[in-house]
Amino acid sequence: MQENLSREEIKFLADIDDEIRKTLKASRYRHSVSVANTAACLAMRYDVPIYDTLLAGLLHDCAKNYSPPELLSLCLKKNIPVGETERSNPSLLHGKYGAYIARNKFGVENEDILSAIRYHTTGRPGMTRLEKIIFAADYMEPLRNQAPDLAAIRELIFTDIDSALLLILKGTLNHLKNSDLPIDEMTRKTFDYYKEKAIGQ
Ligand code: DGI
Ligand code: FE
Ligand code: FE
Repeated sequence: MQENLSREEIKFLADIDDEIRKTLKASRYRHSVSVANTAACLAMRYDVPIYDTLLAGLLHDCAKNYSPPELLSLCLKKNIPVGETERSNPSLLHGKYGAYIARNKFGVENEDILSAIRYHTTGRPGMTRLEKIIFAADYMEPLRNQAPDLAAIRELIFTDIDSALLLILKGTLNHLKNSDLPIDEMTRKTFDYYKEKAIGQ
């Protein structure tokens, strides 16, 4: 059963909304709100705290206003570990740095929320329900219209979230291959994990 949001939670969400509206460009702000609302619907379906999905959704791209070189130097300065693919493709770091901002600027302490922000681009093997919801909502929120299989994913996500994740990961890997972009080790591991899981069932 879902708890209603408290007045303090509603106020904090409104403050975060104001903050990201100021720092992100308009289309990125609208995407963030759309991820939050989509994630909240999935929270109702999968019995995850709605507040956590709203907060993680609003904040997941909070570092997206930094350029890739800025993200790289900020992560190095704050001793955030940077992998090989991230070094050559530092836009991948907006999740890790976003989690840093969420903790250090906005005071978010819930590790599940921080991890959902951190891994929202690549996913990770063994994601929690909240992590899965943010990863999926980022891909299928209503304003997205480019990726293949969106209609199937939007249907499947409410009945079989792991199969929907697999479709999302397949779509991401195909997109990366077609665009000749390096595949991050974590993206690959996440795909392998959810593929194995599907076969094992
Ligand atoms: O920040 P958003 O645009 O909302 O979405 P996102 O955080 O999922 O980032 C999307 C981009 O990240 C998209 O262009 C694909 C890319 N991406 C995801 N996994 C990998 C990746 N890019 C590389 N180079 N390697 C990956 O493994
Ligand atoms: Fe992102
Ligand atoms: Fe996003």
